[in-house]
Amino acid sequence: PAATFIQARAIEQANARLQADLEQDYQRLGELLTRNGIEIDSVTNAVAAFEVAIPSWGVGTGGTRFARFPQPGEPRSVFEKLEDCSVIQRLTGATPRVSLHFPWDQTGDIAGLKACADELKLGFDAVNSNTFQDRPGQTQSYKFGSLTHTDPAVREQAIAHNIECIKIGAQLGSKALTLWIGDGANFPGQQNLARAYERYLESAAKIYAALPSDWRLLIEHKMYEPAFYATVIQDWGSSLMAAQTLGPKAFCLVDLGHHAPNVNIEMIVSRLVHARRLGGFHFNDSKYGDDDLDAGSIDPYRLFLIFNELVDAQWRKTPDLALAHMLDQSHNVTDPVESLMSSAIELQRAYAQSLLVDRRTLDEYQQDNDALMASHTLKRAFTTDVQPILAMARMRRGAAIDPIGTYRSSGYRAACAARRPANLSFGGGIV
Ligand code: LRH
Ligand code: MN
Ligand code: MN
Repeated sequence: PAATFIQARAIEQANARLQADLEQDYQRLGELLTRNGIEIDSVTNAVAAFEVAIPSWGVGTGGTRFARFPQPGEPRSVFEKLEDCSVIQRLTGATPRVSLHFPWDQTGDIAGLKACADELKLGFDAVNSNTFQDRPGQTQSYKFGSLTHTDPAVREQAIAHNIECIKIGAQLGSKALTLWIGDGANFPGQQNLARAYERYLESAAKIYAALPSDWRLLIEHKMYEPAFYATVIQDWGSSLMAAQTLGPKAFCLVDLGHHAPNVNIEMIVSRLVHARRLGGFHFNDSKYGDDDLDAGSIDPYRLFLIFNELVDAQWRKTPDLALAHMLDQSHNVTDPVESLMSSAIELQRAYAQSLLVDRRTLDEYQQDNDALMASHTLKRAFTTDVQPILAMARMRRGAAIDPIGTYRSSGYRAACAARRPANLSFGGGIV
């Protein structure tokens, strides 16, 4: 099994070769930060405590509506997906939980799934429901919507599926349901925009009523696709109104890819923090639309600016800020395990850089309307090479100083290829 495949000893051996250089780099960076009044270990400890959930659908090779090019050794079941997730966790130390997606992760053996996760030392983050696809044997079709469909029978089926997801999640130790629906219209006039939103609120209230007391509902908005004219929950406005209407357990989830190009996402984050309704993220990166590229791969400065808002909120002592950090990516041309490790590290990088922002000085520049020096204050933190902090945080957690190098030399992928003959019907991840 994977748990014994990349052994602690292999990580220790790989780390032993890199440790002396790391200690030196860390000390040099520590001296530099001390001159700026920052104690390096406080940043390293914060980075070591940072966690992001792995999406179960992310460990299979993704694709587009044109093609999918599967790679050898893909996981063929949710159990094998957990194996890959545990490798990511062992090497990065930053990903202790998995976010499941139903029915993609359907199994008749929930107790077995929990036991498997326990053995691999993994927990479960938010569960994701899926009413954007029909599954074989289903009585009603989602072709024209799910929670907002004009036919109450379709709405009831979609509500029941969400309640089923909550029940499964409760058995697994999840504490949140992420609700994203593709409902909308492709033509002006196709849908009564007002009534569709009202139907959403009515259906979502029934799901909300089924939440255990310590659960949260994370409402995920997305501007377009699959509906190309109007999507019912298209932006943070519709999402926030829904959360406020539903009640205190409802929060907004921001998927970075779900906005128009050039939208200022860090401002959305700031507004949702203000409203006390920011619930979490689906991290990824994009150039054009919902590209689901690796977090930080296209615009790392934007990722930094988002984390800067989160750290600022902490600094301002915003109460009750409990965020569900998750990745949501489609790995079409890379080994998903490598992409997910690299993305988790990019989040830690943005977080570490944000912790380096001199907030008192920034505040003074802002008070004085010194735009240039205020922007330089952010840039100074962003351009600091925090690599030694990230590597030290991993090493101190027993993870790998160089996760991708250690992964490649382990031969894990080749071993998976031998153990997992191709399953071309694998469906998860192509959205
Ligand atoms: C929709 C989305 C949503 C889905 C996932 C597979 O684009 O971001 O989170 O559940 O992709
Ligand atoms: Mn998403
Ligand atoms: Mn998406």
